[in-house]
Amino acid sequence: MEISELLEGVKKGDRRSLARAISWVENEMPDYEALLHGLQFSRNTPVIGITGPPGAGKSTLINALIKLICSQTNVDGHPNTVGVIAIDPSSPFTHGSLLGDRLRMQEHFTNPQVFIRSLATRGALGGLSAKTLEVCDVLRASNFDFIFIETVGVGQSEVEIIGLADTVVVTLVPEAGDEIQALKSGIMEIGDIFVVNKMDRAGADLFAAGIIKTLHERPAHGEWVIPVLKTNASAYEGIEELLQSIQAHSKTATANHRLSLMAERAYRLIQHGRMKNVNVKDLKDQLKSVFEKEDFNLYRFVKK
Ligand SMILES: Nc1nc2c(ncn2[C@@H]2O[C@H](COP(=O)(O)OP(=O)(O)O)[C@@H](O)[C@H]2O)c(=O)[nH]1
Ligand SMILES: [Mg+2]
Repeated sequence: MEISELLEGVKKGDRRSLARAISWVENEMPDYEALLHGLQFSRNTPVIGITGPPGAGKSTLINALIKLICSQTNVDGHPNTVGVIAIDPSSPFTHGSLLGDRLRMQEHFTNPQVFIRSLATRGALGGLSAKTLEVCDVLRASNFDFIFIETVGVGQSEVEIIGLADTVVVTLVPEAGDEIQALKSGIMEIGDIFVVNKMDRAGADLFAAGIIKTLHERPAHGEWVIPVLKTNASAYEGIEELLQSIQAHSKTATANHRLSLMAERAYRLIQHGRMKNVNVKDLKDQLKSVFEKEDFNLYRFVKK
């Protein structure tokens, strides 16, 4: 297939073209860069990152949001469409979450208004955000009204979501230890909206109050007052309020904020591009014959 044809399909939201374009990008097929260079971003599609610990209910929440969003129409009076990227860090910690995500969002797999794609990260840390960014941009060049990215907020990935998403929704559950874990992981710094999911559990109010208190102790970022919402994603409770908050946050995005995001994205892509052919194993091979020499100098080696 010609790239121009593929790009045209992506633009129109054609499923097969989208799937194909994403595979090209994901597997770095020949010409995938030409594909990326041909993307056009005529719409300003909001990209919403849903992050939080495994099992917090992120997929269930996205499922509920999809249902609500698809029941509404967009500015042109057409039924809304949604693109979803679910990222599965293939670590033992979250093993099997891909399958879980598929199950949770299964009802939407045949819905023509919804396009869902899972990305396995194959343990590549730095590469995750670059690849996700590229795949997300394929969706942004299409005609979706909303794009969701599900990421597990543990370790480094929660920081990586910042440059990716326009709005970051941090999802937590009222569980002893979760709050402390959240505070430690740096996840509190990145949320534009906080969701206490599984509000049907005991302690949800207290947990939410704790988060509000913690947020108040932080210096405010601009005008936006970070909402702390309670949801029961499996029962579709609190979903309308969440969508309203997401839309309200999208509207607050200033040109300056968008500029910062773009700079963050550019930085990631450059970093990823530069590191592409560098790995420890090759370095070890190259070092093998020289590192014990008397005149060996690590800095000259690195420069070379
Ligand atoms: N009781 C209760 N269970 C929920 C709620 N939301 C999700 N769950 C359940 O929590 C489990 C993990 O949900 P999932 O969406 O896969 O979490 P993820 O790993 O964050 O994507 C599933 O069994 C869901 O059915 C909720 O609001 N209340
Ligand atoms: Mg999930």
